[in-house]
Amino acid sequence: MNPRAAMDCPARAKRQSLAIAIVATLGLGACSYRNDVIANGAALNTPQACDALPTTVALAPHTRILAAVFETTTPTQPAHCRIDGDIDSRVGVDGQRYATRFRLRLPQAWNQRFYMGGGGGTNGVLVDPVAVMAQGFATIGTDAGHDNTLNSRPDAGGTAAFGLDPQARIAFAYQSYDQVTRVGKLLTRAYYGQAQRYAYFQGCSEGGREALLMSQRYPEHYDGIIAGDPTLHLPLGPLAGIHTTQLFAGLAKRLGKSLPDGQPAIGQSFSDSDLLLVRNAVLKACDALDGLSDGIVDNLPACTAPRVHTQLLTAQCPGAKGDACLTADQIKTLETAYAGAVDSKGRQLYSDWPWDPGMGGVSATDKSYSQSWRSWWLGSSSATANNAIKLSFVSAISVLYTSAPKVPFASSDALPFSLAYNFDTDPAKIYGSSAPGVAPAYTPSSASMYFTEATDLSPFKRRGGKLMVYHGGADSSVSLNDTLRWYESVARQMGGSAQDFARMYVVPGMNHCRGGPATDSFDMLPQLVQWVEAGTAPDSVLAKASNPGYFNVSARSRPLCPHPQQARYKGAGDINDASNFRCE
Ligand SMILES: [Ca+2]
Repeated sequence: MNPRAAMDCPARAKRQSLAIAIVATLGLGACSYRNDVIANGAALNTPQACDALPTTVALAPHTRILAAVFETTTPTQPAHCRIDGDIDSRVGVDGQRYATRFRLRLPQAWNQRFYMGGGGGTNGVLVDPVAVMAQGFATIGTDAGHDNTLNSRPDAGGTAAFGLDPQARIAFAYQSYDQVTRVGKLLTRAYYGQAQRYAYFQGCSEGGREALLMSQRYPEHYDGIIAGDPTLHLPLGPLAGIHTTQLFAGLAKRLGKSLPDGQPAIGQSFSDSDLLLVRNAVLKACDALDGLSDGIVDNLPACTAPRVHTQLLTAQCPGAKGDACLTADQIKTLETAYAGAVDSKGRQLYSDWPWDPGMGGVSATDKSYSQSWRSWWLGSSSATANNAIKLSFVSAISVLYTSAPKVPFASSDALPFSLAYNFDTDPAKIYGSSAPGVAPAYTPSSASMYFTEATDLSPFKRRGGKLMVYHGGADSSVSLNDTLRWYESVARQMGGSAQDFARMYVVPGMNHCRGGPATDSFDMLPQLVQWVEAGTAPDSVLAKASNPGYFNVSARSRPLCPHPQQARYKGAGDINDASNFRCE
């Protein structure tokens, strides 16, 4: 049997008694099924049925269809019924109007699968995975209960301002994804006259957290889930950023680097050539540990801090700072940052970070800059204002991730707030609720709402669910090590191994969801479908470099391997060709 056909067509055994005709193929060779007419003589899956949906479907209370429009075929999208709606439209305690918006797209040539795409950052943007719909999936996305174009407030943390409304916090944390899944499945069933055969969820970053949430809190919803670079301890990402900002701002001061406004020039605490020195030290320490010196460190667990330290010392300036060496202060500060956020007694507040060589060598002019270690932790070395991405998430700590929220908070407050943050006393506000009897109540705590770290995935496994997790080695937003520790806890909890239903793939060199000197371009969805519907487990995932010319990874392909396996060169053939590697 053609394995492609098995992958793309829903299993015959699961077909219902409805007359089903294969009418067309679309996109990547996907089989598409359509039911034009079924019981009661009602025409379904037609422009007329799309227009009529608002009057023919009984929705849950406080759920509205705002538009049902049949969109005809264009070069970028197939013919489909688009439904826009919202849930729980209301005025929050802060006087702002909130609603959980959703957009559902129902293609005429439906492959009988339902798909939800995850969000990013603190959401507030309507997720709309059109490209997946074009492959035949019924797709849905949400803004998670607030709208950045309506609810942002410059004096209250910008897009984090919805943190002033306790209910909006809950919608963003977990409630909206459950509600939107339910209404999406209901409308899908009404439109096609049958339920989806399989349901999938995919997301990266905050969307990766939502993906894990579905496997942990709502295991009944999805058969297959892909979680990329998940923010599984969401509030601790900004906390980790405050930790590194304090360190690098201090370093910049000691190096005498300041901006015209007097602020420490964080972006200048390491020059581009300094970071290249760090990258080269890491490569010297760890590149060959996987048996091949190729600019990629596959054996990250063996790339320990002491091993890297030895090589960093060889790059230390014997005297004055020059372009070809690092100061002892730079090395020590960097190592302190990589060890992770701690309080004054050395208690770990957030994970350490792996020594992946992807942290080095990207300048502000590189096309991969926006997803680079420098852009997240330091910011540009030539900017006239501090612009590390980490600074842009600080407002969320003040307004969204602590109880009770602290306002006013303007964007210019990010650096002073970070420098004044007390790691002995302030983190407790993430783990605590606001005082009882004081209105409004900000409960439960951010930690209990946003942490997505459950390790007992039995309900998801029992329903036949399959989970694929991936994470970049050089992710400078969320530490790979944090996700690896969680995954290994899952494996222990599930009897020593989770390979039969949950696999995790490390992407060496990749930054947050993409970018970096890495094979960062891959699509796990076809293999997840194959795993869920045909039982074929994904033993490796083909990945390609999306940054041609970036160091020595141009035009390179590699297998991504299920942890704890790693990619190993077979010893012969082109090192840029994935077929010359195996997982072991
Ligand atoms: Ca290597």
